[in-house]
Amino acid sequence: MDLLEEAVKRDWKRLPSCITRLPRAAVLIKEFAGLWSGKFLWRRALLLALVAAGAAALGGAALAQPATAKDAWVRAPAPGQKVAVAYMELIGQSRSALVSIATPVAARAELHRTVMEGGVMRMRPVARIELEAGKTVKLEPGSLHVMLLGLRRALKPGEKVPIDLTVERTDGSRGTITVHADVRETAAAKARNH
Ligand SMILES: [Cu+2]
Repeated sequence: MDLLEEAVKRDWKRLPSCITRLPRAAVLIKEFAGLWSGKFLWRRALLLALVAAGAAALGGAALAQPATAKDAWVRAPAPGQKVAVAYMELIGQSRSALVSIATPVAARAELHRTVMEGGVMRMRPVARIELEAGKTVKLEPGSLHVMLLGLRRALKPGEKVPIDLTVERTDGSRGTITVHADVRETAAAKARNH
C-alpha cells in the first residue's frame, strides 16, 4: 500500500466530504494510470468495477426521493391579486414529511388547511404533512392547500409554475422535489372575467 492510499484510509472519515473527495479522486486517477500501464490489469479492472458500482449505489441512494407529487395546479388569481392557491397529490415513497414549500413566483409559500369554525370557513397554517410509503395525501379545494403569498407577477392560465417541495426523511435529512403546476382558470373565474 503506498502513502497516498494510506493517507486516504486514515483521513477520509475525519474530513468534510468536499476535501476527502480530492484524495479519493487522486486514487482513482492513479488506478486508471495503472490500468493503462497494463500492470496487474485484471486486479485493477476489478477494483475499478467495484468503485464504479459503489459510486452508483451511493448516488442512487442520495437521489431516491422519499416522496413524489403529481397533478399539481394553481388556481389562476384574479388580475391584481397577490395571493394564489395551489393543489396537488403527494405520494409517499417512504416515511417522511413535507416540511416547507417555495416558488420563485411568490415571496413565500405556506401549507394551510381549510377548517370550519362556528360555521365560518377559516384557513389554519399546517407545520408539516406526514407521509408514508404508498400513502397519497390530496391537497384539494376545501382541505389542505398551498398558499402562494406575495405574487411577484401575474399567473396566466395555461402556464406552468415551478414549486419546490422540501421533504424530510426520518433521519432528518432533506430532499427537494420540484413540481410544475398548471395554472388553471376555474369556472367561477371564467364567469367573472367574461
Ligand atoms: Cu390558505
